[in-house]
Amino acid sequence: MTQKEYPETEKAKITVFGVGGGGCHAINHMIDSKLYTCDFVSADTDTLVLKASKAEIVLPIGTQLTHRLGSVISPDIGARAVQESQSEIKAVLQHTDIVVIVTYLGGGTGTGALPLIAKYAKDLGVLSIALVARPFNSEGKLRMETVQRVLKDIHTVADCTLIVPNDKLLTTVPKSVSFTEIRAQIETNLQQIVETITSLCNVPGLIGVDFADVKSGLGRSAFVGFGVAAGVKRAVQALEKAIINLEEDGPVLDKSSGVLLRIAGSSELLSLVELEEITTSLFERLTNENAYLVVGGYLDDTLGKSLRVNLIASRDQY
Ligand SMILES: Nc1nc2c(ncn2[C@@H]2O[C@H](COP(=O)(O)OP(=O)(O)OP(=O)(O)O)[C@@H](O)[C@H]2O)c(=O)[nH]1
Ligand SMILES: [Mg+2]
Repeated sequence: MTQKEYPETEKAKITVFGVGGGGCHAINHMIDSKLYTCDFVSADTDTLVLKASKAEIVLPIGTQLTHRLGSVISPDIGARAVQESQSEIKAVLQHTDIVVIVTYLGGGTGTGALPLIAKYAKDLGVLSIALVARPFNSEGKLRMETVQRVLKDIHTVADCTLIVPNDKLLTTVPKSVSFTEIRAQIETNLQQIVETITSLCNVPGLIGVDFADVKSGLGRSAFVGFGVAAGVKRAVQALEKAIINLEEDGPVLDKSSGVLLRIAGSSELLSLVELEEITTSLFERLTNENAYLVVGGYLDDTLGKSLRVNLIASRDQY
């Protein structure tokens, strides 16, 4: 199948903005996974992190305040670093339609910076998605309390907040899985979320969707689910797995105001019947009849015999 190339002007400009050590690390992973349909920016108070960055734009923030040595786990310093570097940050934001701000909450820089960056985006009329990893409970009560407080600020200013709870992973993997593997899984999840958003906006797939659809399908807070399956019933099974993953902490679909659905399979195997099956079956699960369902089907030969379903389900409240 040949796919139409859209003229540049029809594409939404998406910037994925990593902030803080974990956020910048996640951006490197996305670049390694060859996500091409967005621009990458890495910002931090820590020179060592920025030296390791693979992003095309690398922004040292708060250099006068922190002397490039990090924030010593103080969100207040993270926020002040952003204020010091606001003109550079705004210069990046004003050329974009959507910014996905990626942060691991729990440190100083990313946690303090994110609400302000989202505010600058809002002031510039840029759609802002806060994509955050929440720390493990074992990282301490104090850290968690700070994160909960900052999350309230993020919710009020970002157009959509997407939380990837690290602890959820711990309940689903065997005890023998190493810390490094868990970290890699978190990075893969973040990459899949960004890929879902960027491909629905910008990659011509088997079904025509665009930036306006994505905007309509996103609500104030969003939850994610992933499912992969192979075999004759792979379409329904991949969807079921994605829904189970989405609803591990409780029902989500029944309250959803919109769902972004990304379906991918190899060019040899992915069929229109499968797209229909998944879409119809998901639609039946949405009790809100006004829920906005955005479906994209994509060919990906790296998937072999597997079919992949990614779900981002939104609510209008948090
Ligand atoms: N999964 C994963 N978690 C990370 C990584 N780096 C940091 N974290 C976690 O993310 C949280 C925030 O840490 P950082 O991103 O380093 O914090 P920061 O925003 O740079 O803030 P400061 O270093 O305090 O200025 C902590 O809970 C870390 O355990 C990473 O590469 N992968
Ligand atoms: Mg740091």
